[in-house]
Amino acid sequence: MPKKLNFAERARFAKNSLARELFVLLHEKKTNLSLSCDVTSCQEVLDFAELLGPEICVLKTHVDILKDFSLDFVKKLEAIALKHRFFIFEDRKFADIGNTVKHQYSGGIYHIADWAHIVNAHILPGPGIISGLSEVGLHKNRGLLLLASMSSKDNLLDENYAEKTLKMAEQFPEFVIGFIAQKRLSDDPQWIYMTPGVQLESGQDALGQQYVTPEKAILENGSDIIIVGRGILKAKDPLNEAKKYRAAGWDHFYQHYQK
Ligand code: S5P
Repeated sequence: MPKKLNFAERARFAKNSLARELFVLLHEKKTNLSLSCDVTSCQEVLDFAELLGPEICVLKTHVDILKDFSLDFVKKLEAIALKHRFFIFEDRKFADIGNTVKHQYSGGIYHIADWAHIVNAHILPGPGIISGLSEVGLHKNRGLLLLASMSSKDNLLDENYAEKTLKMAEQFPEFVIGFIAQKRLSDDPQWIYMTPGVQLESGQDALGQQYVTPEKAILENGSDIIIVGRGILKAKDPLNEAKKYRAAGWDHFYQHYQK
């Protein structure tokens, strides 16, 4: 395999400042593990963030599953993110017209744009969704990931859809930083690929979630960052498990990919 650019080299190609910072963080912290912190109380999120923060590059939240969300919680999470140096990604999966997503992103109860470095969106409504989110997020130094493909069984995001997602991203390189995807879509070094549906053993859950191994996600499918939820959260020793995923994602595979 020819030598690929490393993350530090790719930072030069990013047109979004947060993407540049993320590339630098990946390179310096030497972890391409993102924790999907899918728990239902703020204290659990904070505890996992404190425990696993040193191992991860990005902590992914679903704040609408928290039973006790507050802006005070957000302040605490931001402090932990600064201390352990990781970015916060709210997995909101926006999917509406530009005007509506602007409000969903900036206002409501969650004020997502005030604290989430990264959010994601489906491109089903067309480019207006990206314009709307960008009106809120761009001047706050935020970045957007587009869902190009999904991990769940029989989903409708086929290869043609993924191709269209890439084309739409290319229209907004100052705000779109990359993709939630199962596979790399192009060799353009500016795009960051994050892959959910990852566990140390491939398989699936009872509701159609499908898992690939870190090796497959990174080496075979060309992803940059693995997103792991229950594989870590449900382990007897989550810290030890996170270290295993970190090693699987970086030491074993990423460095090999560089050769
Ligand atoms: O295609 C996708 C996209 C996402 S963002 N498949 C996913 O599973 N996700 C999210 O990744 C999902 O919402 C969940 O938060 C996480 C996977 O969690 P796990 O427990 O299955 O690892």
